[in-house]
Amino acid sequence: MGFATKAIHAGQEPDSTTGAITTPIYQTSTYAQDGLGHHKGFEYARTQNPTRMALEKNLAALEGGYAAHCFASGMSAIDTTLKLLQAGDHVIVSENTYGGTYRLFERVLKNFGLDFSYVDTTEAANVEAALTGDTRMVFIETPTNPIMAVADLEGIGKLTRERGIRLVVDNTFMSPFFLRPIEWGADIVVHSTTKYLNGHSDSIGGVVVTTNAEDTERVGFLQNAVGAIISPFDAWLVMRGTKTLAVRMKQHDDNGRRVAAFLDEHPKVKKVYYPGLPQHPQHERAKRLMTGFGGMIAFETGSLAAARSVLDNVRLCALAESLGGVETLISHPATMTHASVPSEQRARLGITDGLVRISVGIEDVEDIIADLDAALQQV
Ligand code: P1T
Repeated sequence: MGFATKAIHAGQEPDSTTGAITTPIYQTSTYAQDGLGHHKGFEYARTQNPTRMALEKNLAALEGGYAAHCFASGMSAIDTTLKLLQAGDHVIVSENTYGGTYRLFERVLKNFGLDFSYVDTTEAANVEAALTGDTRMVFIETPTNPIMAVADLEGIGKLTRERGIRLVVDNTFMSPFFLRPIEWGADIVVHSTTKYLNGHSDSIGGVVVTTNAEDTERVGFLQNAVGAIISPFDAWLVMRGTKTLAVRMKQHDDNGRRVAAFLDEHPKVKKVYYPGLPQHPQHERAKRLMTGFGGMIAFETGSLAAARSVLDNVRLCALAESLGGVETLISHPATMTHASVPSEQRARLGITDGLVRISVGIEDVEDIIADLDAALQQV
């Protein structure tokens, strides 16, 4: 079955009572039981909810995983994944992740005895060099937010397999339409479903996709024990989103390539970070690992004043955090999404005060380009 067919049908059985073609929103907290110890497999809605379960089946199929569990946000999905570990365990992390991921690791989970090392995951050798006897997980974001570095998933997947270390990949930026990390050796895939999977900037959610019975059982246990579940309505919204994931991603990619090429030629733009450009340092790898480059682009304007000028003068592009929706969003990583990353580290990664990030939407690309061009003229 092809990807677009799976996106529309996996986990989406017509409702057994009415035949409703769309999975109903089971907005209930509990389920009446037939008698003591006799029920229909549903006891309490933190533990089981048919709308959430339909989405979970759908997302497991799209990533090629064994099972999936959905959460109230991308952050709670990542937090729950890290709860597979124990105090004393060591985790190797991509040095450039979403700022909220860095904040969760450094300012929350460190207090519970987990130890984190941040390395450049574009080279498997850097991961190898950071291994300790206590390393139990490698956590990769690829392409990275916002610099768009593409990790060596093949090399790192091989290394973690050989050593029996869990490889977790945050696949939020590419979505399973362009990248399926499990095919390259990932044991767990996480997403902020808030982004491309939902696709319409109207819900917050997350997912953990597992590849074996043991992790599935444990993540399911944690989902129920901790309780950071996605609501039935948000699950329904994400399901509606995944049905059009294939067509949306094709358009994000098409528009992304066009906008990146425009910025690359623009005299006011110093540098463009987009894996689809031939000069991107991992362009060849991106072509091998992924089937598209998507709609995320970052570009360097040279100064805070120049970045501010672009951000203040766009009219169609909305100045906003987040990404992956149908509308184009533009943001300033240094003060918005990555404000919780220390300034020296931001500087080392290239998250300068002049860096601007765009989540290219699926509007007519000529309109997006005209808007950016008009704003850049003001610099
Ligand atoms: O916002 P939430 O659904 O909790 O997802 C967190 C998250 C996890 N992983 C990646 C790669 C992300 O980009 C995010 C959230 N990112 C933004 C809000 C942003 O504007 O980059």
